[in-house]
Amino acid sequence: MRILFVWTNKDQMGYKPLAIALLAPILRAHGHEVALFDTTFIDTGHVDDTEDGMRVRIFKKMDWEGHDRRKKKTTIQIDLLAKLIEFRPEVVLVSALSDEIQIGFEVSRVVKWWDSSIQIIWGNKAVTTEPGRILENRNIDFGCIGEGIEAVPELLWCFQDGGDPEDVQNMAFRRDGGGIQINPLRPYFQDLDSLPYLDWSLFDRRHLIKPFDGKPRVGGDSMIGWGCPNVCTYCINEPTRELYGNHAGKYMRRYSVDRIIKELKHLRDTWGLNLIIFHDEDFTAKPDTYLAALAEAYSREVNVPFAAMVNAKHINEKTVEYLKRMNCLSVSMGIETGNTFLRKSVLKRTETKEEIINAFTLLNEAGIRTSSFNMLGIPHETRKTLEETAELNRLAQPRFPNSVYFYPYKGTKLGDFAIQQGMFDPNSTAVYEQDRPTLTLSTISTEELVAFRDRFVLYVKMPKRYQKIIRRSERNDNLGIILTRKLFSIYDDYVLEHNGIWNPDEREEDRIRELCGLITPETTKKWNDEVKK
Ligand code: B12
Ligand code: SF4
Repeated sequence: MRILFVWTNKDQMGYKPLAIALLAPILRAHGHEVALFDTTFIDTGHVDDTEDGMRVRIFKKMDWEGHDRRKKKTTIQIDLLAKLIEFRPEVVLVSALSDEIQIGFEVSRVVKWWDSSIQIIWGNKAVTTEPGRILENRNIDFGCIGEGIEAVPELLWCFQDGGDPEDVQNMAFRRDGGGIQINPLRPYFQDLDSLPYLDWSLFDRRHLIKPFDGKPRVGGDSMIGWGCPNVCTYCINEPTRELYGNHAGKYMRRYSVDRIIKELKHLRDTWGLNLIIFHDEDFTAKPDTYLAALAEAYSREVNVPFAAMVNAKHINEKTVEYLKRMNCLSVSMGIETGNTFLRKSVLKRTETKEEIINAFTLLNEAGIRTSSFNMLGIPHETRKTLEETAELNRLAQPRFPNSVYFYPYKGTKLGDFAIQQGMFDPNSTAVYEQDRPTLTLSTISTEELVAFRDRFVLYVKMPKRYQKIIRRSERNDNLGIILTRKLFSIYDDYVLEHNGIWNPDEREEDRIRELCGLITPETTKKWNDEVKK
């Protein structure tokens, strides 16, 4: 059959989702012909995450010379019709996260309008967490709940051989008499070694380009293990485990070392990779013997610099040594919030402040570039808790602090709480955006939250004597704008140009004096005295 994948991406360039990179070769092996329609380069009105990251100085400005990152002046309708005419699919597979539902609906509408006989199957988190909402849309024929590795080929067999979709585990559809039928789920897929190698041949070559330290690298996306041992209240892992129940087999799964090393060598040689991003939710949450064998084999046989996400709980001298041996360039780790009540009771994160500080210290000392994840605007957030988050980052010293806004994903405990509490309208179609919060909090205004997040790196990385100036820059008046521009210029020179470490030169005293003078000339002297302390 001719199968068209649709990736409803709205704001991320430079990634190749594993789901499509796995399902495409699986379907090819079953004799199907596959193609991809990718919405990344169509302007759907969302701010690109790399551009926003540069704006708020999460990372260095990239020189995009020679790389066309512009969104095309076109629409989903025009480009999709061209693809439908060229490829003439019999089945369309839409892979949509919750934030991409509207894009996915539009794609499904256009496909059915063009040819109503095309079967449309949705998969990924949107339909897994909200099957009713998705399948109420009459353009969509099937939803795959949870994992699709085995369910998708089985449903396609049904289409070809007249089988009954009722027999296909994980599939959901509208019943003739009304209502939605969700078939039982099969256990978690265990045999990762039996999967084909990731296939990126369908993707636009621009998804291979990843900015790193202001320069483009040829980057791959991989996962060595699936699943996370934790159950944070804002994440998909807890509802997924609840959905599958206790008898679905092991949730934490991984490739054997031999198998993943072979695949990584293949990907390195096929695509000329000089960076790999491992998307494991906690790269170091693996048994010690496994990590030791992986470190040894990876350093000997693959040796491509890589970036990974870890949890402070699993960072110690030994794991840092493994990372170092594997040529790890960069590690990201969740801090999320500096307030202990919010972190432990609201988010249900398990790591302590001490563990966070210790983990960053060990990684920094090993010379691995560190960045922190922080989630701002969570329910109960106040100015004070935001400041505590900046303070914990100051103590932990991630080289590049990163911050995003909390978004209430349906099905997560904290998402549902935010909706019940009226912080977010359940009927709203507002999605996660890089540059603005979606919750309305009674504990802090949206303007203050945005002003704080826009200056988050300044609060974390600049010496304490700058705090009042940064605070003054939050006001949206002429002085605020001038101060912000000057503060970022200082930040660029003394932090971004020095690998995330504050490193002033002899001009710094004049520069801070100028800022103080701008605020109130009369208080310049007082400020200058303070500066000298
Ligand atoms: C890798 C990853 C990323 C990568 C790649 C994202 C991508 N588009 O693939 C990057 C770093 C880019 C990323 C970014 C973000 N991510 Co992310 N990410 C993940 C992560 C850790 C793993 C996903 C993965 O690849 N798993 C392995 C593959 C094989 O499994 P899978 O994707 O689930 O696919 C299986 C099934 O879902 C199904 N399936 C998938 N697609 C399809 C399609 C069809 C037609 C069918 C039938 C079946 C099917 O079959 C697959 C095989 O079994 C998940 C966490 C998780 N536990 O899933 C979060 C997750 C998907 N991310 C999430 C979020 C919120 C984000 C960001 C918004 C974060 C941010 N603040 O910027 C951005 C937005 C990204 C975007 N626009 O695409 C949320 C999504 C929540 C939701 N309800 O939608 C998750 C679930 C984490 C969480 N917080 O709960 N992410
Ligand atoms: S540690 Fe990260 S991936 Fe794991 S449950 Fe918590 S938020 Fe999700």
